[in-house]
Amino acid sequence: MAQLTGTIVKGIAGFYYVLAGEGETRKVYECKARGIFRKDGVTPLAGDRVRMTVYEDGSGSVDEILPRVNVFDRPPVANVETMILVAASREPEPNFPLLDRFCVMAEQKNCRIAVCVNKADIGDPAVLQRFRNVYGDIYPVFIISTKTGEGVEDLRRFLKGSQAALAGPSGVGKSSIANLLLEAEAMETGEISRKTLRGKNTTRHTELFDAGEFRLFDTPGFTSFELGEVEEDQLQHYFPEFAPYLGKCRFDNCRHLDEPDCAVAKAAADKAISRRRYASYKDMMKTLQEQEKY
Ligand SMILES: Nc1nc2c(ncn2[C@@H]2O[C@H](COP(=O)(O)OP(=O)(O)O)[C@@H](O)[C@H]2O)c(=O)[nH]1
Ligand SMILES: [Mg+2]
Ligand SMILES: [Zn+2]
Repeated sequence: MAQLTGTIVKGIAGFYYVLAGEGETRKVYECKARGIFRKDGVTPLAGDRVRMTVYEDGSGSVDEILPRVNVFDRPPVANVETMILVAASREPEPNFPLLDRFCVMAEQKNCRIAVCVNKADIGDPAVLQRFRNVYGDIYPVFIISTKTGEGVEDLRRFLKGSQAALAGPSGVGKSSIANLLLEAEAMETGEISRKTLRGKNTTRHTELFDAGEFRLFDTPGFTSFELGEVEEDQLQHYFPEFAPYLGKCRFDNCRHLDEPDCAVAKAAADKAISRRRYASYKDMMKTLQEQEKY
């Protein structure tokens, strides 16, 4: 019997699969789900860090779920340390307001955030520059192409040591990016074969893939986001570039819409912050206030 700390990579039909160990001994253990978690009202999720016991026969059990960085309902995953927000330079056309909603979602969950603009190979340079202009001072921006491989190494370096997920609308290239990141790692380490991992199970469920240097959720979720769960007075904190101006408005409870002497509105008027982002903020705030009426 041995005690290990590991990470749940998936849960299927009463079993949890836990990745644990280092180097040569790194492997996935099949663990029977036990009743103790139901009692605590906590469901183990893909991404959970757990303490587990390995028995003589190689089977295991999950004993304890370690504290989470964050947890998502849809898709049901835990500990998304890094959220890569993916957009395309074209096909589909960039949707900045939508990207800003994804930013808010990820900020709310305390993820480390990066903006990844895919399809650089077909992108208008002016559009790529626009992404840099709007987001470059706020988040790391990776301009990449899964077709040419441009920028992918930088993204991989950024992911090192982290547990990450890709979010963004359908068609921007999330699956292509995941395949590229995981296949290259597999070739480098010779440890995992993406094909065999894939081949075992054709149904789509949430799974965490080990790329050696980092772990990546492969999930069809993270394609939309409901504002409903955001608190009105918290929204301002999910725009990191507002921080220098908060507390400097005339009113303490300023919502930064049309109030007089609003420091955030002034920063946008002065172009000290992006007007595009400020417009997104106002749209989201109005949506939240509308929701509250009903
Ligand atoms: N031109 C170009 N097309 C890409 C690139 N990456 C992905 N695609 C294409 O975009 C489409 C959607 O990609 P997919 O990975 O399924 O996007 P997802 O819906 O976000 O998972 C596919 O037809 C891909 O071949 C890229 O870097 N450049
Ligand atoms: Mg996909
Ligand atoms: Zn204000």
